[in-house]
This record gives sequence, C-alpha cells and structure tokens, in this order.
Amino acid sequence: MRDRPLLPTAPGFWRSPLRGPWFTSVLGLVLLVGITVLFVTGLLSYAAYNPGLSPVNDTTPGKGLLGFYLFPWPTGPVWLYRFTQGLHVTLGITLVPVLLAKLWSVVPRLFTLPPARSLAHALERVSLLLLVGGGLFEFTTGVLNVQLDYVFPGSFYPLHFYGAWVFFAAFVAHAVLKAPAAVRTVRRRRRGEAREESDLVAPRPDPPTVSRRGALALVGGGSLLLFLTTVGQSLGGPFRRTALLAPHGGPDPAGGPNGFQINKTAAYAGIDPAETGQDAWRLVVTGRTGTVRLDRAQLLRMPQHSSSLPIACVEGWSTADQWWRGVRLRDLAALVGYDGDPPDLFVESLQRHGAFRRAALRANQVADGRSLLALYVNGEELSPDHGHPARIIVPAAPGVLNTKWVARLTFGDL
Ligand SMILES: Nc1nc2c(c(=O)[nH]1)N[C@H]1C(S)=C(S)[C@@H](COP(=O)(O)O)O[C@H]1N2
Ligand SMILES: [Mo]
Repeated sequence: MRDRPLLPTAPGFWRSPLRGPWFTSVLGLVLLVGITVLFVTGLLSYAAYNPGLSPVNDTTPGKGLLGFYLFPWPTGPVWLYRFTQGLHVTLGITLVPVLLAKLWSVVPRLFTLPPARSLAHALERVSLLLLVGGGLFEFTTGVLNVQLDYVFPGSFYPLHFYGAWVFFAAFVAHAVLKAPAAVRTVRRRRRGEAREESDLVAPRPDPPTVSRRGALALVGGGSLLLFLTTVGQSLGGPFRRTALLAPHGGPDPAGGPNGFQINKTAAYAGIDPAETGQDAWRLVVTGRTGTVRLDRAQLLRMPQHSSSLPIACVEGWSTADQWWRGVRLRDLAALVGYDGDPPDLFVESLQRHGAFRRAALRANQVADGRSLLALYVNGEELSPDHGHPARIIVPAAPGVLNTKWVARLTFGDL
C-alpha cells in the first residue's frame, strides 16, 4: 500500500473505485420504493392488531398521535393479512443487501471533517444519524423478531412502531433532498454521459476488480437469493420447501389434517392435558344477559359452520386455507343477549403466561359469519398444538388474534 492515510477522515483513505454517484443513486432509488412499501405495509400490520381496541392487544392503545391513521381492520379478502404481512417481511429481508450496499457506498461521508460546516449542514448530519440508525434498528428488530420468535415479547411492536416513524421521517427528508439528483444521475448515465464529479468518488482509487454494474449485479443476486429462500413461507404448497431461511417455512410438519405450521406448541404454552378433556373443559361465555357455561357436547349441539381460512403470522409465514368447523362467534354472542349486532369480544385462553394468551376482537370481526370458535380442522378434531379443544379463527386477521385453547369469551363494547 503506497502512502495510504491512516485516518478514515482523509479523503485518500477510501480507495474503492466502485463508489460514486451512479452506484449510490441506483441503490437509493431502489430503497426509495422498497422502504415506502415497507412503511405502508408495516402501518397496515399494526392496524390489523386492533391496537386501539384494548391494552391486551397493545399496551399503548392507539399510540397517541401516531395512531391517527388507525381504522377497523376488514375481514376480507381472507388473504389480506397473508398478503400484506408476507410482502412486508419478504421485502424487508430482500432489501437487506441493498441497504448494506447503500450504506457502504456512502460510508466515507460519515467521516467528513469538519463535522459541521454550518447550521444547515449540522442539521443534515443529525438527520442522517436518525436515518442510518433508524434504518439499522428497523431492519435488525424486524429480522430478529422473525428469526428468533419473539425475542422481545410484547415490546417488539412499540419498538418497531416508534422506530418506523423516526426512521421514515428522516427517510422522507433525505428523499426530498436527494431523490431529484439521484434520478438525474441515473438518466445522465443512461444517455452515456459518464462524468462523475462527487465527493463519493475516490480521489486515488485502487484498480477495479469488478465493474460498478458487476457490483450492482452482485447486490441484486444477493437480494434474489434471500427472496427465493424466504418467499416460500407465505406461498405454501411445493414452494414451502424453498423457504430455507424462514423458521416457519420448510415442509408442513407431520402431515395429516393437523399437519400445518405450528407457532407455539401446547407444551410450550403450558397447557395441561387434564384441563382440556371432556370432563374438565368448559367454555365460559359472558355478555349482556349474564354468563353461560358450555361443555363440548353442548357446543356441538349448536349449529356448526365451516370456513376456509389461512393462518397468517406477523413473522411473515402463513398457511394455505384450512377448512375449519365450529360455532360462529355471532351465534355465541346471541346466546348472551346480542341478537343481530354483536359487540366487541375479549378472548382468554387456558394459557397462564405469555403475550398472546388473550386477544380483543372488534365487532366487525365477530359479526362476520366466517369467524368461528373452531372445534375441527380439515375434518378432524383440533390437535393439542393447534388449540384443542377450541380456538378462534377470524378471516383476514393476524395469527395472534386466532387464540388457541380458548377458555372464556366476554362479549361487550371494549
Ligand atoms: N393461547 C395462544 N394462542 C395463540 C398463540 C399463543 O401463543 N397462545 N399464538 C398465536 C400466533 S402468534 C399465531 S401465528 C397462531 C398460530 O396458530 P397455529 O400454531 O395453529 O398455526 O396462533 C395464535 N394463537
Ligand atoms: Mo403469530
């Protein structure tokens, strides 16, 4: 190495001939579109939790001002959450190489001196700190939540949600400042004008080992590989085998009617088989007219209905439609005094600990005739791991609202 400066603050320290406005601009424009989609699908995912309905779903209902956009999550099309959340997680993972390459391409700027030339420059650098910090935070918490199965039980939602607003605010400011120049750079290059004058270009570059196009292809190839090894978890069928990187991808477990993905097993949730048997288990339903206790035989004497619905988890994986059979939630509401227009519903399971042992469903979800307290799946009794003796299944809702091992239903406006 000939006279390489020791400090990264010296322009000559950075030698890669790949750095330059074109490389940075192409990656930036990809992220402009991608991160906007991530933000929108993320907000949708949050709305789908019914966070404003009850502190059980979210400890800071509505998230104050940031929850301004919340709306009652619809119950159709039934694949809605499967689609929005599959897109959110798959796209997030696919964009990781692009994000890293983009950060790499501008890393010399992190070290420019003086740290601030003017107030405007100082503000810009602070916004970049929020941008880079926020971006790394969002991608890291997202990937950890998917890969490690709720490493931040209960706290992932507020962290990822607040982080998203900080990140996206900085992202919008950055895009407004930089996107026009990025578009010009890419257009100029397309017209064959190769002139590149920028502080991103190394003043004394090393000889290239790969072209800029080649480097971009490498990044794109990395993204494609991540995409192909992730997307199968939300497609199902033969594609599920391709989801090598997704913890709940891979082939269907076991097989048979109950042979589809399991999130938490009965053993993990601490469900004692003694509590779920014919003799012990009672469903306690409370509403306007009081409380009713039903054993399994009584539930089976009520009108039984079927619906074909998927399980779609916040982690991005989902199942194909399963054929559920059981009692309609609105028929259970009618048992306790709500004929015609059912209210909200508070669901509690036999599980004693854990964030997802309770859930609040909105009136529109209770009213939908496809929303069931399911006793059967695919023609067989629910297996212990899928929620025996009874579980909630609601169309288009996130997995967490499909409470397993149900013990108590409380109808009433929340
Ligand atoms: N009681 C209880 N119900 C629960 C959960 C839980 O941890 N406890 N996990 C939920 C989550 S996050 C998902 S994605 C679905 C998964 O359902 P499955 O395991 O039958 O596929 O169950 C939901 N129901
Ligand atoms: Mo889930």
